[in-house]
Amino acid sequence: MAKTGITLTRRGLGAMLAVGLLAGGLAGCGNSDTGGDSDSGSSGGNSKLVIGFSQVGAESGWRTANTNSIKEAATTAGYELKFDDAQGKQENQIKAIRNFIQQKVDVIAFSPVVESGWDTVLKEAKDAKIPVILTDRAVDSADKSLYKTFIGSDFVKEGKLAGEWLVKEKSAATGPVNIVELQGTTGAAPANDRKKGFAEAIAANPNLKVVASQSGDFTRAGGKQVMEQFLRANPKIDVLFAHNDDMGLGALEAITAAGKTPGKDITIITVDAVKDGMQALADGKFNFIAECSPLLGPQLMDLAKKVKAGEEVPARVETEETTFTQEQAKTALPNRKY
Ligand code: GZL
Repeated sequence: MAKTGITLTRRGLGAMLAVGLLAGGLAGCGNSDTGGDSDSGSSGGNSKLVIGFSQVGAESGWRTANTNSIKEAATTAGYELKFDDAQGKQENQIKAIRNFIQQKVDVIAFSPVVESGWDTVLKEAKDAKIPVILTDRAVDSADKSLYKTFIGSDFVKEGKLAGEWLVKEKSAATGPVNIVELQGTTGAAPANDRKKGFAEAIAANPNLKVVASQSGDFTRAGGKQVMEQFLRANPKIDVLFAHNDDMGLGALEAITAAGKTPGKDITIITVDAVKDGMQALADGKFNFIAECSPLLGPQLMDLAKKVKAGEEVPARVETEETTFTQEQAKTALPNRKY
């Protein structure tokens, strides 16, 4: 996907937001006992900005942290958040978006569970003149006017970083290195893009071969179940690439039950860097994690205020992220926010 827009560090955006909210809050404090932002809202400036948010579900530690970030940021900003948990179903997200349109919210934001199938409902929001912000996951709509901006990570890059680390780690291998891959939710942008980035990176070393790849739906249970199948069907597994920590954590149970030592017999690479994943990395059960930050709440509130006010916003706001080795995880763990 062609990238336009800006890449801001979380710190940079945080500072920008702090100034914005302080200005908004001060201006708002005189007009509302809730400290709501006075230059927002659809009527008279005294009403709170109302955001309708449709969340994928609660499938992983990452998702929980993302939900907490959004709810806390809305409270801090003094905005009203209508929050809907779609339990992993696109039809529930479409229903929620239609409800938000009916309720005439000021801004609609959502994390699309899958990339396709959104044009109709996004056109309804556009016709109702309600701006839409994509958070976390992208959609494959050809019509970019259906949403104002996307805020989230570069998933292809996350897959690439994972693959590049493995190419270095296995550079001395003289024979085949068999990789199994736990994909995220079928059709989800992070699953499609992490798979793409990883495959492109490992092509640098012909010894590295993905011998099995299947969705574990980003959940621990899914990771465990599919890893059990991988272990039964593949006598020699050298590496597991899991599209998120939770599937990797589920796979640990299957690997141990099969009498193998995770992190040693099977090299494990994951994405996210949530606390439980970082603990597994520090304990030597994982070998490498590419970070994917769920802390999008403050940036989302800042963007919502801007799109409601009709201000220009970048087409894409990417959060800066890093990677962790086992040693780096030990250092980072005590300060991990999620
Ligand atoms: C990525 C996010 C993914 C996480 C998973 O931004 O959409 O969904 O990597 C989560 O943990 O379930």
